[in-house]
Order: sequence, then C-alpha cells, then structure tokens
Amino acid sequence: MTDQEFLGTLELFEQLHILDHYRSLSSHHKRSFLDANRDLDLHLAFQLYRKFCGANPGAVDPAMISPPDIICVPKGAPQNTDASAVLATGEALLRQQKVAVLIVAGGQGSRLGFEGPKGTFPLSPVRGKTLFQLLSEQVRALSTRYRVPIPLLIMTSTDNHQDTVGFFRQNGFFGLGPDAVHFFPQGVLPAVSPDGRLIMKDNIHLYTSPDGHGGSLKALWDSGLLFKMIDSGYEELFYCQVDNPLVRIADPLFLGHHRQALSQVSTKVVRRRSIEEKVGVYLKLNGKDAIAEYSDLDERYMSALDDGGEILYWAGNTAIHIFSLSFIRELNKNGFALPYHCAKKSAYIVSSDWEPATIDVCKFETFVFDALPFAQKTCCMEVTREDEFAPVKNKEGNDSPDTARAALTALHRRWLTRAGIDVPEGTRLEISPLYALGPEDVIKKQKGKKLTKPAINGDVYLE
Ligand code: UD2
Repeated sequence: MTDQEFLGTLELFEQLHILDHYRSLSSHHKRSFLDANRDLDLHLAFQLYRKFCGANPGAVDPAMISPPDIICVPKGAPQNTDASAVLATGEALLRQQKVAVLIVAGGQGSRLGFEGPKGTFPLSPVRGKTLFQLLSEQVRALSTRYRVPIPLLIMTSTDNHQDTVGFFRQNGFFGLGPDAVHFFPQGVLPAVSPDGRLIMKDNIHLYTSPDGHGGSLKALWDSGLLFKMIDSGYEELFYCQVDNPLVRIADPLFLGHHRQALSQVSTKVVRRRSIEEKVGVYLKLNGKDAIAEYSDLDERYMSALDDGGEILYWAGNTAIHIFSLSFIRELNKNGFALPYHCAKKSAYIVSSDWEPATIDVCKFETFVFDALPFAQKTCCMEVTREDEFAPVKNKEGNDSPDTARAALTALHRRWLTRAGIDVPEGTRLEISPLYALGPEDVIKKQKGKKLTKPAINGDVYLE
C-alpha cells in the first residue's frame, strides 16, 4: 500500500483520531509512522470487526455435532502385526527424507509469568534444559537414527523472532547445524477497540497482535518455505506446540497411520481428564472431522456423559498434528482459507493522552485445527496422556512447569523400569533425547547393566 492509499484507508474507516495523531507528528515521525504501519491489513481487520463487532459467532451450532471416528490406542497390547506394519510405513517416510518438523513458538509466555520466548524456558528436571533444547535434541536424535536431514521449522512472532534466533545461535543450534533450522515470523493484524477504533501502541506503531497459530500455515506460504520444502521432496509436516515437552516429535507410528489413511491432516488426542479441562474437543461437525475450542462449544456438549457415565466427547486436542504439504498449499492457493476468530482481551497500552492504560481490544486470529473441515481425508489417533502430553501453560497448578517436570520424570522412570532398572522414589531423573527417544532405546542400551549413577548429588541423568 502506498502512503496515500494507507492514509486514504484510515479516512475510509473513519479513524480520524489516528489521522489527527499522524498530523501532529514531525515530518521525521510521519515517515516512521507510515513505514511502521503501511503494510498492515486494515481492510481485513475492519471486515473482521464488522463480522464480529459485539457478538462472538465462534460458538458451534450444536445441531451439527456427532462423535468422531478415532484410532484408539492399543490398550497396552504388544506391537501387533498391524502396528508394526504401520510403524514400518512411518519409518520409511523418515528414511526417504519426506518428513519435516514445525514447532509453533510465537505465542507470548505471559500466562507463565516468564519474560522471553516460551521455548527458552528451562524445564528439564536435572539439567534444566529449555523447551527448545528438549525438542531440538529429539530432531537431532531422529536425524541420526534415520540418517537423514530433518528440517526443523520454527514459527516465531515479530515480538520474539530476534530473541529466538539469537537463542539458537548462542546454543549452536543444539547440534542441528544452522541450515537445518528455519525461522519464520507469523503475520500480525491490527487490533480494534470494541467501538471500532484502531489503537496506538506508542507514538509510532499501531497496536497489532499475532494472527494465531493457524497463521503458521499462511506464513509457510508467504515466506516461501512451503515451496522450498515441497521442491526438496518433503511431503509431510509434523506440527507441535513449543509448550509440550512430552511430545513425540515425528512419531513414526503416527506418521504411519497418517500415511496409511492417506490423510491430509492428522491429530493426536488424549482422554479429557475432566469436563473442565481447557482443551479443544475433537468431534464431527456436519459430518466432517473438526475441533471445537472449549470456549466455543456449548456447555451441554462439553459436559455430556455417555450411558456409562464417561465423558461423551472425550477426545481432547493435544495440538499434535501432521499436515501434508500439498494440503497446506491447497489452503493458501486461492487466498488463505482458515476462518478468523475474535478474542476480546485486555491490552496495556499508552492511551491517547499518552498515559499508560489497560483497555479492551478485539484481536483476530486463526486456529490451525480449523484446517480439518477443509480436508478430504483425516486421521485421529488416541494416545496416552502420561506418555505424550504435559503442556506448560500456567505458572502453577495444572499445566505448569511442576506438572510437566513430574510427568517427564514419571515417563523416564517407566522407561527404566521397562529396562529392569528401578530407581528409588524421589530420585531426580532425566534421560536425554540423545540417549533415548523411548523405552525400547533404554532397554537396548541398559540390557543387563547396573545403572551407574553419575556423581551429581544422587541425580540420575542418562545421555
Ligand atoms: C491450545 C488449544 C487447545 C489445546 C491446547 C493443548 C487453541 C485455541 N487451543 O490451547 O485446544 O489443544 O493448546 O496444549 O489452540 N501460538 C503461536 N502463535 C499464536 C498463538 C499461539 O505460535 O499466535 C503457539 C504458542 O506458542 C503455544 C501454542 O501455539 O505454543 C498454543 O497457543 P495458545 O496458548 O493460544 O493455546 P492454548 O494453549 O490456550
């Protein structure tokens, strides 16, 4: 947009307070204002504002809901022949260099009360490895095991991009090599006040917010990374959030189910631990697989029970997905297809008389799981929460660093027990992804050996 078009658009949307502010600026600041804001999509922001204004039509129409088809986790059954064929399919995809990994890490760590990118939060019980290190070391271990480069794509936000790239540089990309890691910032959209006014974040910048983790599918297209991956022969993208240290990156069993189902979007779900748990629910909407965020689903459906008194819509969204890259291209080629949601949040800004103030704003974002209804083929796999899902969201209580550390310790303790090694309760314990990605690796390496405890004040650390 040219300067004149931008100023004309402000006029068109009657943003006279912004125009007055602009006219009050020196010519130098006028230049900075235009350079900082000219490329923002004001038309989309006001189109969305008009769509949502007061109401939030995000709520799902209950009439269209029904239970989904889910591949349930084999209840502790040994890897039966089916599972080993599925595993072989997934491992073949990895060996054929068809799998890349995407970690969405653009969200703010505000709920955690932590300054800086959430991926730089120190989490692991003994070594205090950050979330980024734990996830990156899984990619490195997989790349070594399958003897292929596995590109690691990291979506940042404009706010944390530099800090994220700097963190990886300071840590030598955790052994991955600088060209194996690709950083790309997600898009932003101007936020609008409930009465339809743009907001100045400071003297120069309009107030904007990240466009949601669905924006990862748009930013892959806009950044050209999507074509780079497709042209290099990659076909499947393993997707996860930076906040889950138990995620099994590029899990070959999941990849195998995804490929055998010829799926375009696959999802791992866990049994919701209660009707209050704040996770999206995997269900069918009008006959198509979909995920309804807990805040958009009628209370009656969130808390519905089946005849046995179990939660009827039990499948909780772990936000662990696999997307076929060709499908991501389909979602973008005629304009980005995902629907926007409107979140009403409070923002701390410099108000019009330049006093700091907290005001209500409407933020517009897309959710990555809204890609599901666009897919012809999907696959949904139940997994065991204790093995694969312990997100770090809150400073304390549920989904906190403490619960994630406890889950990681319990998981590694189970791996050692499976290898015939009992570790006394209360021992701090950590197994590096570079040592083992699962219990079978521990069994192979520890077979018949006594666990030699490192001399780190009784902690057990295997790497
Ligand atoms: C999300 C899901 C919820 C469940 C849960 C699992 C939504 C709306 N809800 O809840 O259904 O799956 O995760 O843990 O997704 N992020 C970005 N850019 C953004 C927004 C988010 O990168 O613009 C990342 C963020 O870094 C975080 C993840 O996406 O890793 C989840 O973000 P959230 O905090 O908005 O969603 P949450 O955790 O409330």
